[in-house]
Parts: sequence; structure tokens; C-alpha cells
Amino acid sequence: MSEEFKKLAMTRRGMLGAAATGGVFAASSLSATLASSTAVQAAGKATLAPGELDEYYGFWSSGQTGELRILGVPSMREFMRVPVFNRCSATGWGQTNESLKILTEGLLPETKAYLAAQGKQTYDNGDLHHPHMSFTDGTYDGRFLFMNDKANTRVARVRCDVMKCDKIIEIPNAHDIHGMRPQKFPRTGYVFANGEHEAPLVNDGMVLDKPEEYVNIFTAIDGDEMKVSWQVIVSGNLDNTDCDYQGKYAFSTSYNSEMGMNLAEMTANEVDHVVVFNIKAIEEGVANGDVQMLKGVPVIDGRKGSGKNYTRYIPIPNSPHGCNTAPDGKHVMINGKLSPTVSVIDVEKVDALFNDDADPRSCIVAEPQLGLGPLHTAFDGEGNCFTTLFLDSQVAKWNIDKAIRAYAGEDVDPILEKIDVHYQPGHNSTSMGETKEADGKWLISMNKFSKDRFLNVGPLKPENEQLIDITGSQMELVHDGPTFAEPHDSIIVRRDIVNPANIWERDDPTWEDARKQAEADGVDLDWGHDGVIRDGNKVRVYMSSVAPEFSMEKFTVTQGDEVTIYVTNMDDIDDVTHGFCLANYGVAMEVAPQATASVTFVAERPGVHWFYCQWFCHALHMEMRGRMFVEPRAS
Ligand code: K7E
Ligand code: CUA
Repeated sequence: MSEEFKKLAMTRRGMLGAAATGGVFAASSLSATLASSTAVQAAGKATLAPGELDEYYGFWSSGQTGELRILGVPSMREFMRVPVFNRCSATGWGQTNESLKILTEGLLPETKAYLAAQGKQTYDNGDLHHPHMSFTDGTYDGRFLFMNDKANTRVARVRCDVMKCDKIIEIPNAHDIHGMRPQKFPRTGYVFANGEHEAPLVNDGMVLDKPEEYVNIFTAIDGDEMKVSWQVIVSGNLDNTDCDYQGKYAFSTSYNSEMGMNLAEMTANEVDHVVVFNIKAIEEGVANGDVQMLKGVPVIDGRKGSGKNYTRYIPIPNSPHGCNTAPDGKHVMINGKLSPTVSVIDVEKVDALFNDDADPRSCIVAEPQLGLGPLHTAFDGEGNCFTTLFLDSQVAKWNIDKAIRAYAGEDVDPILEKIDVHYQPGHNSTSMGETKEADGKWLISMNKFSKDRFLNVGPLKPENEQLIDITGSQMELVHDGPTFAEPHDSIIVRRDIVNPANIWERDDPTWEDARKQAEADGVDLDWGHDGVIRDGNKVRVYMSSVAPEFSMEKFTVTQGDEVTIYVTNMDDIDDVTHGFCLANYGVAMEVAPQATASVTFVAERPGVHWFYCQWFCHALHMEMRGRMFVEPRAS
């Protein structure tokens, strides 16, 4: 948090005359008092007995850690970490040939060249902000999870049948993908992705410090093919996005309509905007060729004053951030961040912006003042909203209908209740809350700070996520727990929607390359069909595993050989995952039941090298090992 932001916040606080205590971090003084007996009682609601299963899957982003996490709600137990943009030691993600294919095939040629100059094939880091499930007809359909990488301008997809990432694409022309949402209706369909940071349209170094020539790019990705369908050039930057339940519009917030390059410039205006994208008009424009082709993608001009029906700009106070469509299918909440307000768009009034050139603000039907630093809004499906207030360290519950009536002049307070959270909440999410099946049971507040709530672990503190029961007339905090960087965003999905497999299908496309190579080498990947195939200085070693043995006890290669090891796990029992770790070669990977995994390295170290199973699989797991002999190269 910058000094400038604090000052802005303080100004707002003074302006509002809010009762909150002064200073951005002042809410910490409330914390220690929470451990009251009511809190202890409330915690019981989130506790499951050993062996009991949760009602919901929670899919969590991890911010700068770069992975996807799977939790249970309400227990808040963490089940799994799915590596996506990061490198994972346990699974070999970023090292196995199968994962490297996914991590590299969607990179742009210039990125591959840049990485090659660093001696790398792919990035090791990512900044995963927003995980969202694919939709059919306005609700989750359990097919895929999509997520963005702000750090390296990528969008990834995770298959829900095996909970592994199967596609990653780099988005051309755009810079630093932030807001990202799947199309809700009729299905996903498109995945909408905001480029947050502006840059020259052709960013080849010919234009540098000339911000007046920078642009921002909105991207629609085909979520089935994981290919960019089209892009739109916009005025101002792009922050968060969401779309309607009609399949007509997408909305993106812009905190920098000024196109400023520093903080003072970016926050100069009291009013920024939301861009509305007219999906049908854009599709027609693309079909009619009203585009320029850039890096193989049709790019349409939707800037202010372009005179086209592709976009509209709705003025919104002030540096708006979160963008959340309500389950009523009618309202879109634009969270004001530097304004204490949430602006409510009525999607039914958006048609007039395009058809009749109506005043862009005419689609705003409410703008309740909620508190300081509104960032994101979640929903209960009964007409109520839960908005995080970053600076107040609170969640405000408010009613849409009351807010609309108040905006129309009626003397009614839309705010129903506020609850303290600890501290500085960013995203929040409710059970099924971003679908038309929002069920109003649970609310997660994902807090950026946790100081003094947990044992001190040094200067880097964990962050904090809190579970709030929203079924009663009052919100009740029932759980809080620390999390490592960072509980950025989450969705809460009814468990009947998610049905992953227990073991892999042998013909899964993940290891199609391995299958083809084995076929070409005349080797069967199954048990007992071992092979050591020499092909010049390339050696391919095929082996399989059944607890607690590898099919191959030893193999021999020559120093300098490029060795590829293929391991197939022939166990077909739930939870018997094997691993392959080659000691002092920096090689390790997971091989789940019925899966094949492979890894390639240069056998540059002569001698005897043990490989062992690195996932506990059997009472004789320690004995599951073998030797690689590396003969010294002939001198
Ligand atoms: Cu609010 Cu990246 Cu989702 Cu941060 S964005 S909070
Ligand atoms: Cu196989 Cu441990």
C-alpha cells in the first residue's frame, strides 16, 4: 500500500465521516478480542468429524505462488495443490515432457526466443489471480477451470476430470492478463481476459516513452479450443471483468481511464469507467473484416470515439475494481475502490446505450455508499450482496432492491449489516455465488493481512481467509486460518457438480507423445515390456511400476547420452501413486495410477545412480528402487 493510496483513503474517510477508527491498519486493535465464547461456538459449524466430507469444493487461486488449490468448504481443509504456472517438485510439473509440452506449446515465438536466451524452456513463475469454472446455461458445468497469469500474460485451463492443467496459452498483443471470466450463457464458450497494463500496439521497441500511443487490449478466448478468437483495443486500462446471463455483454472496469504512467496521474480523475463489450456487434465486425490482423489475431478498434457499436464507456467513480454479476441475471456490481460506492448496472438498460446512444449513466440504477475501499461483491441469491471494504476491514451486507429504491429517492438504508474481518479483505466469494444457483450458505473473505492473529513466523506473515455463515439473520464468523501467498480469489462449487476420476484412463491424451514414441520403438508401455532403445546418442528407457517394484532393476547408458525415461504406473487401485526420482540428477515426477510420465535429461555424471519411488506407495516403498549405470564417455 503506497503512501499516496493511504492519503486518498484518509481523505475519503474524512469525507464520509465514517465511524471507523483512523489509519489504514487500525482495525488490528479489534483482533485479539474475537476469541470470545460465541466465536468458539460458531466455529463448531465449520467442523466436520473425521471422515466426514465437505458439502462444497473450493477452488482457490494462490496469487504469486502460481498454482491452483482445492479446499473443502466448510471445513476449509486444503486437499490439493494443482501446479499451473509454477514449478512443482512433488509432481514434476515443469520438468516432465508432458508438462513441458503444455507449458511451452502456447508460448509466442518471441517468448520462446527470450526464454531460450535464459537457457529455459518456460517461465518458472506466475501470478494466478482468478480461477473460474466453465458454465452451461448460467451455472457451473464441471468441465474446466480457467485461470489467468498476470505475471506473464497467460490463461490456463484445468481439466476437472483429473484436476490437472491441460492447456496454457500466452495472449498476444495484450499485457499482463488480470480480470478473467468465462461466458455464463449459453455456455463457455468464450473466456474473457483483460490486459491490465497499456503498451504500444506493436511493442517492438520503436515506441517507448510515448504513453499517448499506448493501448489496452480485451481478449475473447475460445475456451474449448484454447485459442484467441478476437481482441478489442480499448481506451483506458482494464482491471476486472464479468459478463451477463444473456450472452450479450461483457463488462470491464478501468482504474486508469487517465492512461497515467504514475500514481498521481492514474488517480487524477474522480471518475473512471466501465467498458461494455457488445459481443454480437464485435463478432459481426470481425466477420466483416473491420479488423487488423496482429500476430494472427483479429483486433477490432473499440476505443472511445471510434464511432462503432463495439463498446460503450460508462463513467464510474473512482478507480473501480471488482466487477460482479448478480445471480438475478439483471444487475452488475462495479466496486468503487477509491469511491465508497458500488455502482449497480441494470443489464436490461444497456441495450439503449448501443441502440439509441442513450446517456451511458442511464443504465446505473443504484450507487449505495457502503464504506471505504469496496473491492469485490458476492451474492446470496436472495437479492443481497456482500461487499469487501478493504480499508474498513469489513464486509458490508446490503440489499439490491433497497439500494435501487434509495437511488430513486426513497428514504431507505440498503445496508443490512457489517462484519469485521481480519484484515483488509480483497476478494470474497459465496457458495455458488457467481452462478444463477447462488445458495446463500457460505461466504469466504480473503484477507491480505493476518498480523497478530497467528504465531509469529518472521517478517513474512501468512495471509488470512475467514469463513462466514450467511444463513442466519446475522453474519457469523465461523473459521479463520492462515494461508501462504496468497488466498487471492476463490469459487465455491456444490460437490455434485465436480466428479473427478480416481484413476487415469490408459488412453488419456496427456501422454499421447509417449504412446506414439513407444509404438514407433516397438515397445508396449505395459508391465514387463521394458525397453532400452538407442537412437544415436538418444536413449529411451521404458519401464513400468507395480507396488512396490519398478519393472526394471537397472539400465546402462553412456555419459553424454540424452536419456528419456518413461514410467507407466500399472497399479489400478485408488491412491497408489508412484514416483520416479533420480538422485543427484535433479529428476523427479509423480506417476498416478494408470498414468504414463516421462522426463528427459543428459546423463553427464558417470557412475552408479539410484532411482527410487518418491511417492509413498507400499510397506516396501523404500525398497522400490533401481540403478542407472552411466559408463564414462570413451576418451
Ligand atoms: Cu481484486 Cu487481482 Cu482479483 Cu486482487 S484483483 S483483490
Ligand atoms: Cu512406489 Cu513408492
